[in-house]
Amino acid sequence: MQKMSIFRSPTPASMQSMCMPRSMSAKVAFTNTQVHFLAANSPSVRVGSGMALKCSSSDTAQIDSIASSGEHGRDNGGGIDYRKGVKSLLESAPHLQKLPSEFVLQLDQSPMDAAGGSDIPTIDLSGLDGSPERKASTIKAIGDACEEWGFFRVKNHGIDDKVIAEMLEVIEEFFGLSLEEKMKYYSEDVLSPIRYGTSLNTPLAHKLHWRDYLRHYGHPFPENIFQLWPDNPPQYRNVAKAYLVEIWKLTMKLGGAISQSLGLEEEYFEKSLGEGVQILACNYYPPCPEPNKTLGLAAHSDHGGLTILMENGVEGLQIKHAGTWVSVHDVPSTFVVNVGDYLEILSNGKYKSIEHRATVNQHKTRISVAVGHGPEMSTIVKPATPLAKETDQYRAVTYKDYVKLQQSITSRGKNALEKLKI
Ligand SMILES: O=C(O)CCC(=O)C(=O)O
Ligand SMILES: [Fe+2]
Repeated sequence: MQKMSIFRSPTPASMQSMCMPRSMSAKVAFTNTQVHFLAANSPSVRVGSGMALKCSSSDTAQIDSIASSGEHGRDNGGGIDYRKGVKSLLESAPHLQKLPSEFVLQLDQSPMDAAGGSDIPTIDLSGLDGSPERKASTIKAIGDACEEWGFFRVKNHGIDDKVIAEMLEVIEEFFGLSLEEKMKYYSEDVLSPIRYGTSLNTPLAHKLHWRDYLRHYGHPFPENIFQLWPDNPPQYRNVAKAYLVEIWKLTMKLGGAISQSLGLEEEYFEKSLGEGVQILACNYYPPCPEPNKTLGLAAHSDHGGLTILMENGVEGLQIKHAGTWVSVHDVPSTFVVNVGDYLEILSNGKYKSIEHRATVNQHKTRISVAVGHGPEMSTIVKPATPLAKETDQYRAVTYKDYVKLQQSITSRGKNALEKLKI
């Protein structure tokens, strides 16, 4: 099997300055006190003491260019640099009552007005190990959920509560570290094997979102990958690996059921991935003074095939269903599963990747852990051969090019996928 080319060997320690993020790109210029990205047309937004990040991109109707606000790099009144990330902002302004204007978004529907009545289907996965009849009805239920909702919840999924609790614990500890410690993992490169940051994934300019994040790859765990992962807290690497291994197995089980629901052989989804790419996104959304005016994460669809999401018991996920935002309720010991763009294409449009967004709340810190699963980067993404028709709906593209397009597009929602439509 071909090794993925996206993993760079780690920079030797001797070449790293104490404050230099491991994978920071060559576009960055350092001075003693500040780091500026060398790009024209883009404002600099300071995200850490002595660090600045260039921003420029947007979300459908929700993200306005901050270039027009004229407030970049300025303190928020009383000497607060609120662009160090939201956790750090709250630490320096614990009694913040007004949302800084950089975070105020134009929203098509207030995060507080989501429909709470309807809910995504819950599937009992023990059915996949039951009698042939039970297995068949579970597969049908999964297929129906993919078609009607693009989102469902799974219970009896086989992953121990302890594995989940430990994962949440190390993530909480990681975000509790000093900003300097976390900034070791800062990167602008959307394909970087590890990235710590704030707001959206893109380094391009956008209205700020109320989120800090840590993202890195998991399966197939190439050599050297662990030394790129945080070594603080010390148990992070072992706990995250145990979690990602279990999530990969669960995803392949779901992929088997989904393949069969499409009339494909059980292994179709798994084989289509080659070695596969697993991306962990840990999202940290601290309490927000005016949660009705902003989001933790803008409306988007995921670029992979299946995403497996869990949270720390604090609700915040909303999905677009039948044209309106619907809140997804927190149910202990379950995972939320969603169809991503890769599976939409593989199913030739039968299953749709669904736009979703993360809201924030006034009193509690929300942590969510989303793990995406896509094919190895060189894979040509196209409908499954048995489902392909002469009137295929999607242009073939490598997964790597698709990820780059999706992450760098200046408007989110499902705009990247729209660009592939024939
Ligand atoms: O925080 C959430 O509920 C959503 C996270 C998400 O959609 C993502 O990380 O892609
Ligand atoms: Fe997502």
